Amino acid sequence: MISFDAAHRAVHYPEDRRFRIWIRPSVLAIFFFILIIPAMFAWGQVFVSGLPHLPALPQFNEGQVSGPHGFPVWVRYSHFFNFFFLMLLMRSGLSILVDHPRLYFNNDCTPGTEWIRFTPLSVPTDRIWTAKDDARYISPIFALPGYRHTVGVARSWHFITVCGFIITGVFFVINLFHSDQWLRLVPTSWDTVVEAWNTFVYYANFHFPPEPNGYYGYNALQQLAYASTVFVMAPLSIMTGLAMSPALVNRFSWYAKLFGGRQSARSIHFLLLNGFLGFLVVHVTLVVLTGFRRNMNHIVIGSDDLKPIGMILGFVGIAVVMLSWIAAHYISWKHPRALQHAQKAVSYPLLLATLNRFQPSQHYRKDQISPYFWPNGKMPLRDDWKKLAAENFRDYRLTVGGLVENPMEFSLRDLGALGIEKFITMHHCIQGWSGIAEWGGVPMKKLIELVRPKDSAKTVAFFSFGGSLYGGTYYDTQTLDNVLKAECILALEMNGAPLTEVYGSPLRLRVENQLGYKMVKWIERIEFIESEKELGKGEGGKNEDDEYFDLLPNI
Ligand SMILES: Nc1nc2c(c(=O)[nH]1)N[C@H]1C(S)=C(S)[C@@H](COP(=O)(O)O)O[C@H]1N2
Ligand SMILES: [Mo]
Repeated sequence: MISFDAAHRAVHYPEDRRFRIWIRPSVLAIFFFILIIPAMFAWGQVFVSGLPHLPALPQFNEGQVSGPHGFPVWVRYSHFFNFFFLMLLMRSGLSILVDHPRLYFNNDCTPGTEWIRFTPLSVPTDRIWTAKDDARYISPIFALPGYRHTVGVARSWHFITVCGFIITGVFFVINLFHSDQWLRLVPTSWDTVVEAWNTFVYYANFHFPPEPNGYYGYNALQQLAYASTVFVMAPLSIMTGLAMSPALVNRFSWYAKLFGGRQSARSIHFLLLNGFLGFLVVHVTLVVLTGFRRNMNHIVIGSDDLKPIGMILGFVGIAVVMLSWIAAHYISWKHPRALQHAQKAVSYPLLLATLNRFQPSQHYRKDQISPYFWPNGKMPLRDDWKKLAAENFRDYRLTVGGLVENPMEFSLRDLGALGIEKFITMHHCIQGWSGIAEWGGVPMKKLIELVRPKDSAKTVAFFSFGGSLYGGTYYDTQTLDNVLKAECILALEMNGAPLTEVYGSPLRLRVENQLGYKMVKWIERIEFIESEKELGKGEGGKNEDDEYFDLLPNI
């Protein structure tokens, strides 16, 4: 148990730590039928004609095999590192999941339309209920780093380990096709499908099919299961992960549509987590039941005998993996800043070279505007904002200063006179929800032309009237080139009406290639500065400072 101070305790370790899963009954029925229908066919087949015939197993011994056999050292290392990274990915994924504990197949995330939720709460309708209020606790025993609203740290782990996962996968697949080992995984004849079904019929009727020695080959069902984790589940996880990127989705929305939309991609990403978990359970069970010692020697030391050494080293490997969870837990709470910087060292250059190059340009139709739009953030408590709000922001003046040739002040009317641009885009919150809305406002580009930043101004800081989760003013920064992108606006309007208080009146930022927390609401002033390092704790924004969020969240 971490010794949080009172403020962090209230967020990370709340009173209400209940864990409940609710699944829409119709979805539950679909899952049930997907599982039960094949089993019923298998039972029927055995009832009518008995257990199917499986071809006799070829008998091998060392020295007289021609095809692929054995487990070369690269297979054994890939197997270990894959397990290592996958576990960290799954554990950090759970922390990310419960930060918005609902999954949908639509784009708007209207409460009540989720197909599964991991919270006992329905969204109250009699008061403002922000996405942050909705975040749930998860035990650090299951998740990395666990607790509640730790999405920043969890993302650091997810994005660092996904690099390891991808490198391991690429290394494995390259070696696979550089040797004859691919023949073990890739079915080369339709007979494999028939045989896989017949093998399934055995398992479904609680019989073991004749087991080949895995050193020389797999049974057909095993082959298909391995092939689909390597060639279907892993790539699909990576692809659905990318389909949650605001930079990608607001540039090429067809990409998210490949998976049925942005939220559907998130749901599939979660179902794949279940796929991996299910694979793990069945795989480990069968490894244990079909000659544990021999199987462990295969995959750990590459020999085909009954000595105990593979098993012993295997347990050491499992211990190392479990120690990595403890080490990750320790780093998460003792050195979160170092973790954040490690993630930044990997991601930032990569994003600058890839996703951040996309110019957001995806527009949606009016009829796609979300009926519900989750609110987030803390409403301003400052009296000056309340007074301005009470008078409809008549006396509001946006000051734009810092490293500019021509510091200026703007009333809302002045801003309106610069010309309002409108577009309909999808908002992506770091917590996981999305929503489509029409935004109307002044392009930052126009403002920049008026105030004329000096050459030394590389960063633009937006300061809010509002506070932040752990106290202090909410602010965030953007690089100059990102605010110059076509769809970066200071929004005065949402869905054709002036911004309401909850959604950021009088002004909020829109930067469609990034996540929601970069879009400061209730903007008080804008300042051009040299570098984000000059402000706060120097990480680029209040959430970056206090919650270890990314400086540039294109994903
Ligand atoms: N001032 C301020 N702006 C903020 C926040 C905040 O807490 N304070 N939250 C951010 C986050 S996390 C998101 S997702 C969006 C939410 O915008 P919405 O309330 O219009 O949905 O606002 C962003 N802007
Ligand atoms: Mo957010």
